[in-house]
Amino acid sequence: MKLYYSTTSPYSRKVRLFTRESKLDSQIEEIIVNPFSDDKDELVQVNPLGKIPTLVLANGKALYDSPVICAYLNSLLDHSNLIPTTQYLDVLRWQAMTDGLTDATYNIAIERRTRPKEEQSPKWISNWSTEIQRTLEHIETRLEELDSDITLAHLSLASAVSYLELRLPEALYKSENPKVIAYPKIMSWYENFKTRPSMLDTQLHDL
Ligand SMILES: N[C@@H](CCC(=O)N[C@@H](CS)C(=O)NCC(=O)O)C(=O)O
Repeated sequence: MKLYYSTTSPYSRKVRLFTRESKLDSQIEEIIVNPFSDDKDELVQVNPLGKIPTLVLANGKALYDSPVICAYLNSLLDHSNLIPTTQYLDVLRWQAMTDGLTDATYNIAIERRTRPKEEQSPKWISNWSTEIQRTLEHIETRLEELDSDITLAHLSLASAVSYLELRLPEALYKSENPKVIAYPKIMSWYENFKTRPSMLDTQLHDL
């Protein structure tokens, strides 16, 4: 199998965490592609959206987006703890919530990086910022729902927080005092989680 990804893509990171935590990574060739460059013919041929992550199977069939890829990878496992049947909907809901956090972060990052200041929409930036804040507050009070056995919910949350750290670090601090962490439970969990080999092997970075 081939996985198209980039080193700044949080959705790709979630999939790469999944392959490592499930030990499927040895079956997957990872190929870096910049989805914003004109040089992505190989990707567009298999995914008309031209988005990453995209997983190409041995028979040439391509899978996207990241939840679909994770569901497929999970189906390859005899016994999966990453999407356990006993917590199936909860894990998928956590994935949807934390992917939504990433969507809002991604939208703000793209708006700020690709449009001149006078063309940016303060209204949309404010809407996405509120979504991020509300979701982080929600997670801060429900972190104990994630038990100690790692699932896709943990991988998805770690990817979302790492992307906030990369693109919108100020969202993780109190607006009235930017030196104080606004979500101490999330950040303490994340500081511990990010020492896992899978996290160290997939750190987000600009090339
Ligand atoms: N919901 C999708 C989002 C994928 C996505 O937006 N990926 C970004 C990179 S992080 C991308 O490929 N953007 C290129 C584009 O939108 O043209 C998923 O979970 O895989």
